[in-house]
Amino acid sequence: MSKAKLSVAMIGAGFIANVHSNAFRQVGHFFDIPYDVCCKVICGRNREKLEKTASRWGWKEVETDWQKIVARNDIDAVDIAVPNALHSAIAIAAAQAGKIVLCEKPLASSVEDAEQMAKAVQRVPNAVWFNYRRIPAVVLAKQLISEGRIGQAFHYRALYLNQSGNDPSKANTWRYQRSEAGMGAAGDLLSHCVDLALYLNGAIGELSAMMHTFAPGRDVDDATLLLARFANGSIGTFEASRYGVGCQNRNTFEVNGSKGMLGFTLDDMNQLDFVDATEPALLRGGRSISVTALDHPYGKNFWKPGHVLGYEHPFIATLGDFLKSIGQQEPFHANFEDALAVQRVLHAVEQSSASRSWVSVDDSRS
Ligand code: SOE
Repeated sequence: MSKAKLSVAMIGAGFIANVHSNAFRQVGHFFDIPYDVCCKVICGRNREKLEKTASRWGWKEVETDWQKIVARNDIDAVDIAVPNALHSAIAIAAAQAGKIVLCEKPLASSVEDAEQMAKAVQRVPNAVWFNYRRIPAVVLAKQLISEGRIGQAFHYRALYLNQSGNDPSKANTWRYQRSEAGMGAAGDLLSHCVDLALYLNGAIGELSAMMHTFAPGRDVDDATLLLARFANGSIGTFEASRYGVGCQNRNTFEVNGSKGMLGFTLDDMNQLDFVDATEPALLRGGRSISVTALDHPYGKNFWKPGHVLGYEHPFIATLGDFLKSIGQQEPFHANFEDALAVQRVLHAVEQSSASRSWVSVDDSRS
């Protein structure tokens, strides 16, 4: 049966636009989606770099003005992979033009923009690339938590460490400028930790945060640490830093509950650590589950048991689930509302750090 054509525009041509381009090229091989995806046009500031990216990833056209793209009738979906401060204008214009809208995390550079964006996209299919939700080991953790396998949650702890801040060549890139990024490690890294925490352990009620900058004169945080009280009664610790020297891209979480423990690290992304505290003492101890079996999440989409996945696969799964949800007219998560919830936590982090006090996340509405 012939499938509807989905003509996609990519706004952005940097690292993450390459990762998204790969997902658009691969998704139909791994997911039964209701579309033939056409990588129609890629948009960026530097035409020479655009031409190279377009030919590498199979984009048919290049464009340097995103407003022209949003106005085109032959574009069905707009994917936003540009610096955070540009997300809101593009997403709102694309939604008003009736496009399907996908956007990188964090949703925006401020909670005010995020609220406008979530309102604007209410009538169009929308998604945010919180890719780590779709790592099979993370989805399995969600299933085990939902089944009560670790019981009542006591502790949720998360780390996201890289060492990019210690690299002088990065100092003048957009992620380190408040005007382009809104925040530093909090927006870039902590946003992932918060999204996973809200997905796995539910809402955060209040928090106490410290945003710290190591580089003299820098106007964004290099590291953000916080304590949190979750609505479910558990307590949390979060640490996001670009000065985690020795760590390339270490995104981890651990949950300690009344019946057991779950642990994950992106350094070993196909494994999930699980301790069943209800097992007889003779047998009690951790196991590391290889989350690559056919019955595991996405086990039937990708390769055979033991044939491990990589960084790109959760992006393919995010897109596959999103496009399927459109075809089935089902809700998709993470969407702009989910990303707004993350932005509200980040806003509370900024308020708490500035006032050196505990802040309720609900009160952080703009
Ligand atoms: C840089 O820190 C970065 O590319 C993040 O922006 C991405 O969200 C993360 O997946 C990898 O690291």
